[in-house]
Parts: sequence; structure tokens; C-alpha cells
Amino acid sequence: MRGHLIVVEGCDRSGKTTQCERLVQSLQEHGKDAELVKFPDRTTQTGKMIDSYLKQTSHLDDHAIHLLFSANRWEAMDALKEKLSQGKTLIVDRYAFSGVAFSAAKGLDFEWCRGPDVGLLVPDVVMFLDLTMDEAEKRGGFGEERYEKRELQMQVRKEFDKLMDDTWKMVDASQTKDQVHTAMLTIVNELPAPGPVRSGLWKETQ
Ligand code: FDM
Ligand code: MG
Repeated sequence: MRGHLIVVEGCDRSGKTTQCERLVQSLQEHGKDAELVKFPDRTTQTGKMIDSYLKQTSHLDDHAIHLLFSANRWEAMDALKEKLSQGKTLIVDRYAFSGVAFSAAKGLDFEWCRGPDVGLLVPDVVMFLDLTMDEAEKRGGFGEERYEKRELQMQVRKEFDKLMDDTWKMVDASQTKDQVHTAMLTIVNELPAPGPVRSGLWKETQ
């Protein structure tokens, strides 16, 4: 049986990365073959360009960087597909939803933003770590990277709202780390057995 493709989204400071790591560890401890995937993957050629853009050591046109983020996902698809069919469950820290939310928040056309990711693997579930901006800021300010600013993050949240549908699982990220972890683990454990790997993002309800 193939593994599940589990996407975790949320605004900055929501605890995504910490929780994704913990989820993978828990699943492994329970005997599941699970692996962490992170977008952007900053190690590849496109990833290095993205990294320098985010660290503000390079400038790129908004459309160009959007396409690079998408290319960074596309170049990973064959490998992810292979892993899923080998039975690996993939926990994916950000995906095309972040791609659209951040670029649209900067002012790019929402529909245009969806275009490059049409056809990506369809996740079995999207979990959204939900945290208000005030709670996010209480967690100790944003960092130095390009998008780590209150105004933009507020807009990103609005764009995420447009992408959500009733298949998304909202997780209250203001809970303790243990509570968030338990909520995420429960969602994963309740997923139905997966059917064949599905390509074709956005064509369904998302
Ligand atoms: N980001 C992330 C995008 O703008 N588009 C994308 O497609 C993806 C995957 O990159 F500000 C933004 C979101 C965030 C930044 O992400 C780096 P991490 O999770 O902080 O590394
Ligand atoms: Mg970050």
C-alpha cells in the first residue's frame, strides 16, 4: 500500500517545522515508514536561488521567483511519487498553497499564481496550523528573511483563507506543543487507506 502525502501549511511562527519533525519522529516510533519533506528545498539549484532571494542577497521579479518556487516542487515530484509508491508516508512542510498565498499576498493575480503548480501530486490531507498574528508575535518577533513582516503575513493569511476548503484540517496552533502534536497525530491516524497516487493539483476541490 502506498504512503500518505500529508501537507502542513500555516503562517510564520505557527510551529510548522517543529511539529513536522515531531510528527515524523512519532510515526517512525510507531513503526511507520515516514519522511520529512520541506519546500522550498534550499539544497537544489533552484533552491539556492530561492535561498538567496529570501535572505535578500538577490533580487528577482515577483513572477520569476514564483515560478522558481514551483519549479522547486516540480523537480521533486518523481522522487516523491516513487517514495509514496514504496509505502513511505511523506510529511510535507509547505507546498503549493504557500506558493500561491505568498505570491498573491504580494499582489500577483491569484489565478495566475495557481497555474504553474497545476498537475502536482494531490495531498491526501492538508493540515493548517492556525495562529493569530498577535499570538505569532508573542512568540518572539519575526526573523530577517524577506517575508517575515507583519503586514505581509496578515495578507498571506487572507490568501490562505481563499485556498481552504472543507477537506483541510484546522489545527489550533495556540495550544501547547504536546496538544498540537496530539491533534496532528490523530488526524494522520484517522486518514482512510490511500488509493492510487493522484496527480492533478487544483483540478479537484482545491
Ligand atoms: N514561500 C514558500 C513562498 O513564497 N512560496 C513557496 O512556494 C513556498 C514553498 O518562502 F516565507 C515562502 C514562505 C516563507 C519562505 O519558507 C521560506 P520557510 O518555511 O520559512 O523555509
Ligand atoms: Mg521561515
